[in-house]
Amino acid sequence: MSDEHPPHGTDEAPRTDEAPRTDEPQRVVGPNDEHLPTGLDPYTAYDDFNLPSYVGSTTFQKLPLLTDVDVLAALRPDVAIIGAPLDDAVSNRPGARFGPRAIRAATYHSGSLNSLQLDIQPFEWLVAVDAGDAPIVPSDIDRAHAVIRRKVLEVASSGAIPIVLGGDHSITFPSASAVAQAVAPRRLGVVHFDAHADTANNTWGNLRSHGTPMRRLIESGAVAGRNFVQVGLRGYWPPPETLDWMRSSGLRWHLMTEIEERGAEAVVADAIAQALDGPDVVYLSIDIDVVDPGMAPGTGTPEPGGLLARELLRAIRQIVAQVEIAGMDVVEVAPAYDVSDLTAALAHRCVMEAISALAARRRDRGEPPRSARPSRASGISGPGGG
Ligand SMILES: [Mn+2]
Repeated sequence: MSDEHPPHGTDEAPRTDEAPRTDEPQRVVGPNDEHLPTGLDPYTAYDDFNLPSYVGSTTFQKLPLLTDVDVLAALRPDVAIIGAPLDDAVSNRPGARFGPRAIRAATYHSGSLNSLQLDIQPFEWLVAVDAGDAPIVPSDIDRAHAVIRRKVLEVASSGAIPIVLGGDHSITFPSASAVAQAVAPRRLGVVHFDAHADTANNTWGNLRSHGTPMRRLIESGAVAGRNFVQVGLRGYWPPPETLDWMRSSGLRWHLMTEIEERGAEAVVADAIAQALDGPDVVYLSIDIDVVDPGMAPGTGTPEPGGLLARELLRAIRQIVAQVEIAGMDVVEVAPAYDVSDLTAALAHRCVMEAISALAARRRDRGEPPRSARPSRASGISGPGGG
């Protein structure tokens, strides 16, 4: 750690042996604040952004909560986090409605973060906000999808890249549809990480199931089938007739077995080229179950034999560095099945990896930094690491 970010402990011995001196003014700085310049009031020394992650606001990384569409349009953030707490559309274990809150909370880092992977402090380069949740109520999937679509469209129309926290995977239909609408006439390709193809026509009669969003996106014309690329498929779904529909619609997919043989980086390079074979921008959809359940157990339909966590994070860096991302989602985190918040932490890092890669892309293209994170009136950064 740098001197600017003092560790929780210090090399100095605690001053417990010092006798109080009655000729000194009363100390207002406690033992945990010994690195503060003299005279700072501990009550106001750290703003919310720099307080520990478990203290204060519960937005993503304590970013400003900014839900008003007019304010969003005026600020034009680079990135806006959106929660889509819906799990009415699952085919198996429910619980992903609690995903957005768990992902927002799954960090021990606060303040201005430093990506060691990309050698950049992303919030020094990008204006990022938390746009709050789509106003979902339970037990009405049509309504939930309508409000998700409107919320994502508001954010995307402001110029921000929406990063949507699911929620079950059905949310990708309204979310990617809104992004396609916002970027038109530019066309959208999709790179979709998942154990499952999610291309059923219906699930027990439900056209808006979490098993159907990719077919809806292609049928509706939001994305061309040939620019819909799937990575990580494995296990026992979809059945042959669904694969036939995928072939006839031009979808391209990369099985987990191909990743085992060729390595993730080569496969992801192919996926990028296929998604951008025509379109200008990419929507990135990440079902956390693409990662092996041993590293991401907190999900509704776990499928053994998946990616390593580090392979997925590297893939996100690879994609964001090479393409223009127009939108992103991270879905199917179901905290009730999680172990020690591992899955929520991985989903959180997927988002941070994308934000950091967006910042690095700006730097590497020679564009100036742009930051509107909360001002640090005290000029003091909170301790990180741990
Ligand atoms: Mn899945």
